[in-house]
Amino acid sequence: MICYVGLGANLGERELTLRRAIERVKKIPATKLLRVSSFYETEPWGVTNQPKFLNAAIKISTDLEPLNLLDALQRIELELGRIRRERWGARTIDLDILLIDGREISTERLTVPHPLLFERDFALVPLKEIFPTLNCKLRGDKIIRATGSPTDFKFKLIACVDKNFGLGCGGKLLFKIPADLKNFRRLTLGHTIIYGRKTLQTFPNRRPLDGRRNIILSRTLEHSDGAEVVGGLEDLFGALNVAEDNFVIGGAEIFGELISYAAEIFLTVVNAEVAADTFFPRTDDFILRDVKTLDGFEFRRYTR
Ligand code: A4P
Ligand code: MG
Repeated sequence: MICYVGLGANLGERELTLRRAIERVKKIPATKLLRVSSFYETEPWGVTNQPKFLNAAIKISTDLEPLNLLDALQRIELELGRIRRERWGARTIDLDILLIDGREISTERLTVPHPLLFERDFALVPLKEIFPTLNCKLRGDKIIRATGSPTDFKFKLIACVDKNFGLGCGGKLLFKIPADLKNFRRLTLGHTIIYGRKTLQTFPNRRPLDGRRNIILSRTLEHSDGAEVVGGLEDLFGALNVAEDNFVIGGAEIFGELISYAAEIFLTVVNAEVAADTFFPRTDDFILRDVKTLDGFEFRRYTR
């Protein structure tokens, strides 16, 4: 089932807390993070003598029952240091279930749609960004788009796959197609490329690629000549520049980590079925914008 969750923070390092909460949602069992909104700075609603909020919304798919999802979200609130005090008061992090598919739920612990959703622009503005067809009226409250959302990096994912979205087998890429390699070079040259330790092993001489800023995302690698190494997403976000083109080039694990924050996908799909042990993630939440069919493969471009 598809579910939209609203996030709010007005104590501590709000931006960092929102990013951490989103990373933790990714790890909820049977749950996938599909899409993340920008962060918005909003005036406090309800109890007004408290600091400004940073609000956001995310779209997830989950197999959990709604109450189990609520449990998981409340656990994240606690882990991130939320202390429940007065209603509508200041908080490190608040995670509210806004919508679940078209469902209506009314139990003691859970009301869906969130009872005040349609009264509050701080929830609706981020929600509408990731759910543009949502039918709702805004009140015109002061809501300012802020920086800090991982989507600000406008990640572009680029890969070459077979018909089943297979990426690699036994630590090797499935294909080496000259036209694809040329396209990859043309798109990425002069920009930043982000990849994992195993992908480095697939490069010529196992060396970083020339003419690009190379960033390796790895918990274990300590150093690599000609590349920057970051140990996790927080460090990655700290190292990146939002004005730059940030290409994510693999492998499967790195695509999985970053696809929910991505703005664009370039896929070369080879018209073949090959044995593979790693796969590109599902592109369900993207729209196929254009396809260029060539001899034996096609170039596809997806956006949100
Ligand atoms: N609960 C019922 N339905 C839901 C749902 N759909 N999602 C129950 C999440 N929880 C739901 O919540 C109280 C109880 O609501 C939970 O135990 C759960 O079983 P809480 O998070 O403990 O308390 P709260 O958040 O203070 O109360 P409430 O009524 O949920 O407040 P809201 O609606 O979350 O409002 N101003 C700005 N600008 N931005 C904000 O984010 N947030 C609030 C809090 C006030 N003003 C704000 C913002
Ligand atoms: Mg709440």
